[in-house]
Amino acid sequence: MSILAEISENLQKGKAKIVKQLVEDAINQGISAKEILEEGLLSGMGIIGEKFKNNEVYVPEVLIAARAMNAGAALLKPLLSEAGVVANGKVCIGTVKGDLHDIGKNLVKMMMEGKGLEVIDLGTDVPPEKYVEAAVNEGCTVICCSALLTTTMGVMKDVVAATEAAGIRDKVKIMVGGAPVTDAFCQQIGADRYTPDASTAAEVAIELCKA
Ligand code: B1M
Repeated sequence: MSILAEISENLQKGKAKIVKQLVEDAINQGISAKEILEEGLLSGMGIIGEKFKNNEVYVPEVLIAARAMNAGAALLKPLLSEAGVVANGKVCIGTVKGDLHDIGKNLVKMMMEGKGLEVIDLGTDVPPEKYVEAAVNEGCTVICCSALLTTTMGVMKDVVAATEAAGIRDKVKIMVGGAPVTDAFCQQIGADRYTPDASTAAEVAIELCKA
């Protein structure tokens, strides 16, 4: 079995220590951080997601797999970062109110920091007012909202409305993403940009900060 398949297998079993060790070994073997992330960690998380959907595994198994995912991803963070990049702007990011999924949000944050952006992490279960507060108090050019549930993605519309109510809509750009979110949804709610993955999100955030 290849080391990337081993990472995926052990992540599915929630073996955080082994995943950490295997990620370290893969790095030492010269495998790129992108490959380790996509073909090892994200591949394992994808399989767990399918099993979760089919009721073959339940919340506790998914949680320990998520812990293993985070342990492995933490080692990749410095490698995904571009050494010596200067800060290009300030953004805030959070998973919307009612939603506790943070693996994707953390990846987006990691990629943005890697490209030199300053990222204020608001965490999960973030109400619309908190995004506005961060944008005003911290001077963020971009508000980034992540949602993984069809039942919570609607909160993104409330975030757009909250920026309008606070009179800052023309001063900030709003980016949205997460598995159920689409470009059509982004346009429908009046947000500025949808991106499907973490690295595109980082590129677009830089573009918006420069504009
Ligand atoms: Co949840 N869960 N979960 N879960 N969970 C999903 C999302 C689900 C699709 C599983 C399924 O049924 N197939 C389903 C949602 C169904 C739906 O809404 N249509 C679901 C459900 C139903 C639930 C609960 C309701 C289950 C329950 O309790 N009965 C519950 C809700 C809790 C809550 O939030 N209030 C719940 C709980 C959990 C756990 C706590 C157990 C755990 C979360 C742990 C954690 O995050 N710390 C969990 C997990 C792990 C998942 C799955 C298995 C994996 C999600 C994940 O992390 N993927 C997921 C099934 C799946 O996706 N296959 C599932 C990996 C991650 C890297 O991808 O987050 O999509 P993702 O991020 C991507 C892109 O979307 C993008 O970049 C990332 C990578 O490039 N992206 C952005 C993300 N945010 C972005 C923002 C951007 C741009 C791009 O710009 C701002």
